[in-house]
Amino acid sequence: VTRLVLVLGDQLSTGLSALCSADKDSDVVVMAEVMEEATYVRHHAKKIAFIFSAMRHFAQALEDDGWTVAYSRLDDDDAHKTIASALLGAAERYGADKVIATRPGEWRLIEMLEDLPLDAKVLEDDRFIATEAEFADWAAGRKELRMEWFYREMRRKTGLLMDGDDPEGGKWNYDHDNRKAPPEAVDASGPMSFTPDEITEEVLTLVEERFPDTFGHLRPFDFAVEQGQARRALSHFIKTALPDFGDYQDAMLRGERYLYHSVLSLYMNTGLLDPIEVAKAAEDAYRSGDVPLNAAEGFIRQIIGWRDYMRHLWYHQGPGYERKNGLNHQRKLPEFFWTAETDMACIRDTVEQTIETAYAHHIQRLMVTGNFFLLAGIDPAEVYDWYLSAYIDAFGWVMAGNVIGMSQFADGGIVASKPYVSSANYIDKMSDYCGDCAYSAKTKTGEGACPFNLLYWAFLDRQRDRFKGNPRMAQMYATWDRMKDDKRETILKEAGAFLERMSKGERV
Ligand code: FAD
Ligand code: DLZ
Repeated sequence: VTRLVLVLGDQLSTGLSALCSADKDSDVVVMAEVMEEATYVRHHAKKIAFIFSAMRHFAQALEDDGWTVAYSRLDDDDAHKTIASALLGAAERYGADKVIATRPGEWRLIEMLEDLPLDAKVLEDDRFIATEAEFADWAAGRKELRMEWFYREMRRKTGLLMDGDDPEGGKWNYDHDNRKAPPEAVDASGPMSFTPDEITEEVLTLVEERFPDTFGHLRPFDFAVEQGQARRALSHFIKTALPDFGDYQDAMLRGERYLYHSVLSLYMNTGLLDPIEVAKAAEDAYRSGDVPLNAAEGFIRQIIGWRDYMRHLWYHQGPGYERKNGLNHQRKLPEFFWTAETDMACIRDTVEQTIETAYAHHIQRLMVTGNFFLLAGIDPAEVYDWYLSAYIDAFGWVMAGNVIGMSQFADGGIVASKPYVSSANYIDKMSDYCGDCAYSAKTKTGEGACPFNLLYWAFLDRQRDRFKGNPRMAQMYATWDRMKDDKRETILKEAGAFLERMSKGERV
């Protein structure tokens, strides 16, 4: 009896659990480009094109390997609008009533499979380091789910950077070596570029025609779209950028959009690269003396630590986590996050880069845009939808912990022990944005004062009841409380006026 094997646009791995438990000779793989997935947020044009092109390449590879693939294209005359409709259509065509699926990375699709009038067997997505059961065991009975402890378990489990039972070099974490200010010059050339082939060109034309008003620039498009290319992009990163990844992980430079970052998240998140393969490549480079320990450890921690932790936290927390609003922030997302039309140079540059490339690195996401959203009290649901639209690597499972937890503290402190907020000082130290800004990072109030300086104190003041007992914030509150009354009043008044102008749509 024929069964259907669902492969979603971010499940493009030959080792996918659904494929591994299916029978190539009798089962049919279902893949579908559908409007619902392409429009449930205003996805970046590059993201739609990347997913469609990678799906088409993967379907081709499966067919070459002997699978039957029922592939529904967005421009087919009888195109399906939803994944459910594609499954039901294939069930009728092939006389199938069973579906094998790998757990989708968003609750709405998990729920769709539960509601489907077919017998759907949903398998764990085992493309992560820990299993769901291991994470649940680890989390059981813990008051705080801190990533660092999870990460150490994953080092032990994988044996990566281990020296017997001890961490390589004697320490688990070399983060204190990884916060250098921006370098004078960057000697890495950025991620590897790929010329679009015929399949990708066809998809680019489709996206131009069908999604003329979606967010972001479609061209130039130079991403890898299949596993072989993604592996070349990985080798290129290990050789050209990983040695300096650690030192300058937190730095931001105008005109240097990638610095020493890997730009590999999109490939891991869609299945073109296996995270263990990526982490092992970094370890090999360290063992052969090409990469210092702080760089290899820092990079491996992001993958087997942060990335895996975010996946499991999302599943462990269950549906509803992504709509938490623990700080009760209600302000609407300002229009300049779609247009980059703002006088704040750091936000303008980060949003411009996002529009053009669908990429920003971690500190831009956390300490520029995320910091601003949090300080300004933007509704976290709108913030979540913005990140999900804006970045090529964004899927529900990875957004939840990063946006709702780490960046917006909307989960009440499950991911972060204190909110990631800073005044202009941090951005000035870690970037070259402030030198070319209409506002002054050094000015605290009055003409030209950087909005981050005003909003920082206004946030602490507004959320005093929530954070006053947090020992990690005691010094911030002590500084605020030491200020003269009239200075505090001026800051709060100017912060309020700024937010009012911003919410009216005036240029800020
Ligand atoms: P590198 O700096 O080269 O890091 C190496 C790899 O580590 C990444 O490719 C990624 O797979 C992994 N990684 C690092 N940090 C994290 C993290 N916090 N969570 C998960 N994986 C991590 N990451 C996404 O993959 N998709 C997202 O939609 C996403 N949204 C984010 C939103 C916010 C507000 C914040 C603060 C972080 C977000 N991240 C997201 C995490 C991180 O910013 C990106 O993984 C990283 O910037 C991707 O670029 P890169 O591949 O060059 O990463
Ligand atoms: C992001 C995306 C887009 C733009 N389009 C499709 C699609 O047409 N078909 C598909 O199977 N998947 C697509 N995806 C990825 C899904 O949205 C993704 O599987 C879920 O968000 C779960 O992570």
